Amino acid sequence: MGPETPFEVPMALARRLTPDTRVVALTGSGMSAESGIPTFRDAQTGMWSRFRPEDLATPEAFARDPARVWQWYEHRRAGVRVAKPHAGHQALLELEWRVARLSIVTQNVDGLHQRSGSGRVIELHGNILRSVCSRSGREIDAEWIAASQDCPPPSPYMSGALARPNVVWFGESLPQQAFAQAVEELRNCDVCLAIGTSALVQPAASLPLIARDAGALLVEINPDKTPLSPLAGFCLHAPASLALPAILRAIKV
Ligand code: BV8
Repeated sequence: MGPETPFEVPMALARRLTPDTRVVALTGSGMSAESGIPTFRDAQTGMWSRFRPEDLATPEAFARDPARVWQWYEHRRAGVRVAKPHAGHQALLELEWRVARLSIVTQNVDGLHQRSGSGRVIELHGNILRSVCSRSGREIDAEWIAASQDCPPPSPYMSGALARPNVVWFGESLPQQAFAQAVEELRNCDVCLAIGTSALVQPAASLPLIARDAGALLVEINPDKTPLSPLAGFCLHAPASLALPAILRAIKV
């Protein structure tokens, strides 16, 4: 498929997306890849190339070396701040106007769906641009963080506590309300789009199965195969920035 041939989706799929359809888009880091934010599978670069994300995104890593973990997040935040939504984000925004309900349940922490204007975004794993007190979990103002010379900044709330990124680390529970809302959306949707996720990280990876078991059509958008592929009614082996606009074009026909 050269750049000149636009990606086509089956009409059978387009017919399942009507003004009465309730849709959930479950997105992973592949949804942000074309905005320049590396996926978790992508090899880490530069000084971070010798670390695995799973070894840095944990409470143990932060307890052992808070400065190193904080620096990794500052490095990633810099990339997130300059990242721009792509045509796939725009297509999700337009899809929201063409179906009865579109909820985005994202594993991503970059806030790109909100920045692209999507109305209903559930962040399962938090948001990298926000910081909280390492002991109380209270949100810390960005101004406090920016004004601090320390790495990581101290918490303003409890002496001895530190600022930490407001993300869910491996071994930590997901925010209860967000997860419960996500399960509710998936139990009550007609179509679940699994976009840019390797479907390996739990419990997010089980969410598409909740939709499928409740009778929804599962559609996977991913250049690669994943454990979800055999369970999907349609597998669109294409990047999100091509597949999602192609779905919109097919609906409009
Ligand atoms: C919990 C925030 C328990 C942080 C993240 C065995 C051993 C040890 C632990 C476990 C285990 N089995 C299960 C666990 C638990 C663990 C887990 O699942 N581990 C995995 C590694 C096996 N899960 C947890 O720890 C969770 N918590 O279980 O708590 C508990 C229970 C009760 C009480 C107390 C505790 C917490 C998990 C959340 C971790 N935090 N992120 C940060 O960002 O720094 S996870 C992080 O990695 C992402 O958020 C995301 O969820 C995940 C990466 O997955 P993907 O998003 O899918 O990205 P990936 O790179 O894998 O894949 C990208 C895909 O996109 C690929 O398929 C690629 O083909 C595709 N793609 C590429 N380009 C494109 C594209 N697709 C479309 N278009 C493109 N252009």
